[in-house]
Amino acid sequence: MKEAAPRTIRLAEYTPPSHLVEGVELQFTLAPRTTRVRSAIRFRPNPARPDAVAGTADLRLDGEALTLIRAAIDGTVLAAAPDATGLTIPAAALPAGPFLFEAEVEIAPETNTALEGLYMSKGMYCTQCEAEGFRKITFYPDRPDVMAPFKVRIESDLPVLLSNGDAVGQGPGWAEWHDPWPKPAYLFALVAGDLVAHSDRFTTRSGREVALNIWVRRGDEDRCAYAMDALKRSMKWDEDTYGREYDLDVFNIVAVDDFNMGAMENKGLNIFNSKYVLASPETATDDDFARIEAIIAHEYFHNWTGNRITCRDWFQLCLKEGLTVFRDQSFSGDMRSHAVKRIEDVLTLRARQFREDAGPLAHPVRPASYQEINNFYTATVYEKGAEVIGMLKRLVGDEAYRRALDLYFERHDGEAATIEDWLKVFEDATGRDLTQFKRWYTDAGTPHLRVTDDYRDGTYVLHLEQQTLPTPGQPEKPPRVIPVAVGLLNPNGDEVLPTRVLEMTEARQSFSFEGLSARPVPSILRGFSAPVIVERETSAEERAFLLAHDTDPFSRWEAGRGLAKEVLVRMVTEGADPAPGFLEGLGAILRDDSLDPAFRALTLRLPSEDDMAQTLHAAGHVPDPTRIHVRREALIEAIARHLAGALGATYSAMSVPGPYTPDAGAAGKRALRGAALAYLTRIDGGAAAKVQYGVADNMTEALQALSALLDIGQGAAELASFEARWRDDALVMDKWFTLQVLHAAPDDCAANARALTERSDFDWKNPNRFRSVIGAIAANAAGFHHPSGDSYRFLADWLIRLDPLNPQTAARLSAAFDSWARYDADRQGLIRDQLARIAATPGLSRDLSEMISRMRG
Ligand code: 0A1
Ligand code: ZN
Repeated sequence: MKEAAPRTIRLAEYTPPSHLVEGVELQFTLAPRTTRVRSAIRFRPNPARPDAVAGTADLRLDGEALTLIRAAIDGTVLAAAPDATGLTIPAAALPAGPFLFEAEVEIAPETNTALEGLYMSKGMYCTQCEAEGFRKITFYPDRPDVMAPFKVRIESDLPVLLSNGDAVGQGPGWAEWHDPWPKPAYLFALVAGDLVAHSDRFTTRSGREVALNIWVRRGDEDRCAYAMDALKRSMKWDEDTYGREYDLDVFNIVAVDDFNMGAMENKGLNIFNSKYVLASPETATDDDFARIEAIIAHEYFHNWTGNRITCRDWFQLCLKEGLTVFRDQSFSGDMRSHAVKRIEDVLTLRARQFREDAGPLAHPVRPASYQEINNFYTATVYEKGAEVIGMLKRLVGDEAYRRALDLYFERHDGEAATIEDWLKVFEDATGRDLTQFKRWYTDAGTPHLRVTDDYRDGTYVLHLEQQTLPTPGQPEKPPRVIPVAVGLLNPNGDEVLPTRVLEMTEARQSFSFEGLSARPVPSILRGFSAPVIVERETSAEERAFLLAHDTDPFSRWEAGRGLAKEVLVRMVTEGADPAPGFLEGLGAILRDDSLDPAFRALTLRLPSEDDMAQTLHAAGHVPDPTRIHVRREALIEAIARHLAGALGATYSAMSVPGPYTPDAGAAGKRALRGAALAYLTRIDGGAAAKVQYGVADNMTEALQALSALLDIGQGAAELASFEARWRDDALVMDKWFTLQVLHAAPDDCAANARALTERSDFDWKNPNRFRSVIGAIAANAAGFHHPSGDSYRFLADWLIRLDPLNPQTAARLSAAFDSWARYDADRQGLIRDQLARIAATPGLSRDLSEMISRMRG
């Protein structure tokens, strides 16, 4: 049998829907194998479609894996039979003008392992409809530009029955919900279960009383307080910062154990992976708390940027995601430290998005085509999408940004909008022409910014040159607008030019600074003002100078980062010893008590092995992951020996007295203390880490100690006691699984991972547990790229096994193979063999086959 040719959806082929929906009524009678869904949908011809108005357009409804019991139009039963992807009702069978479509279908949530549509998780019913899951619930025009108010009736014996909007009635065995705000089907949600609520209230600034509930399984109620606090702060922040108020009387959040992604912004009923809701000091780390705060905010902020204003089609995904990430990043910066948050965000961007942009999966922030939209929930759409908004804000200024956003909400509320609409709002609010700026949305690839300079007679000139390498399907890369924030420092360390944004628009451009008394030291791309790669030949002395004196905290950190990379590159390629200047510079930061401990912790963190592979490859070397690992370990040990005294002093000084609190101040101290511990463990045989593990009363300190021990090949006793204490707590045990793979020595990595998958508690159908091992192996660079190819095979085996059950998660994890072209011929061959093996698997999902074929090129 011939495989069907993969469908390709193109932005250029967008056509408005033939019919619009005026209202939907849904009735669910829940049963694990035989859930009945009755729908009543009021359609009318779309005035923007003359063929529909003229009565010549068919009505196409999406529908997958549905058993159709009955369908009718205006009460007349339809003969039409569905095909594999939906139901077509011929124009001839449609009344002129508005009509009522009714259907009754049956679905089986219990056997839904893809976790898309209506599915079950530990006895509870829940839904995931973004991007195209609603079509697995009933027949519907499942596209975001069809928006309608929903009425939902749920019938079930389970005690808690939830849907979008406000509850309008309930009794034993049933509940009715009404969501008055028109929404696309991807924002529909339903939950039914034996749940308990952690409840609170919020009064909006115009006086609306909102009931807040976080619904969890019995026993988890005492782990909701932090998420609730984050929710209230998010609600307040959106009022204060964007003038956006909540618009229903209730806001529900539900924690689910089986979930493919982080969380979902369904209108009035956010559904979360329980990992991003549940937290207590004993079970969650400081990073977990920070992530919970960010994701709670992210989903809440979607209420305006995503729900009230949604996307016209899935190509516009960055319209809601880039903006909402930008908003949650600003929120976290306001709650914590902007400098630290910016550095962390840049670290993530470079690790995930720059990597994506440099390989076969590179795509524009707004892609022009796809086979499976689920494959485009990427670092490019999300994180680079947020960077693009940051640039826009920098270019127009804070005040104009706020005016443009006000106009955006005013103009597009209740609509499904496009990137063109978004840019037009900025053009109208500021008078700026954003034609060139739009390339950030349409062109893939990370621009390289080459910087040279000269100085003569008091005038300093910066010469900038931009170049973007070709990406799949885009050989030509015209210049983009790049806001380059620069400052100039005097040789004595004083700032002679405070931050100024240079607006680069040409391929090559020079900027002059006059009236200087000496050649300045430039601080370039302050605050990481654009997602570009700066290339500048500079001396170690100059980097050390900026590390010591730059007034911009990001650039200061970046100088240290540059030094560390330079040192590591020389250690790897030339077998050099670590430069003493670097060790001194690090020591100075470590000892500088005027600096935020969280900032110092970030400066002490060395570039990851994958970052070094990326860096070496970009510099024209063929990275050897084994050698990178060995040399980086040597650098860690050299730092530990050189700074032993200061590290010991920091370790003592940063101890946080009293009970654990998750605030940024205490977390920053713990981060610095943990960084010191990781170094000290290299020279004290694990003594301090063992003590810390023994006395830790919180997960942050316990995991720091355990990781440090595993890194030196110890920790067996601690792993056993950890397991004994937490064996019944899945979220905590996920950490235990991950640790043993992530911190395995390269030779042990695949074997450890394999042994873990043989345990009876390796519940591989649960995405969190699957990722805890299979995702972790890809994150252990030297282990994953072991010359035996063992880890490659291991990953491929598991992707092939998971794909028929959960294509979305299999496809996401397959991206681990995207860096194959960096490596030597042997490793390339080994990876390509696995890609070929996956590609040859019969019945591969659309999700995974698209990913594999893009990676194979
Ligand atoms: N919109 C959600 C992310 C999300 C996307 C897809 C999902 O299933 C395919 C689930 C969640 C967000 O940005 O948080
Ligand atoms: Zn989002």
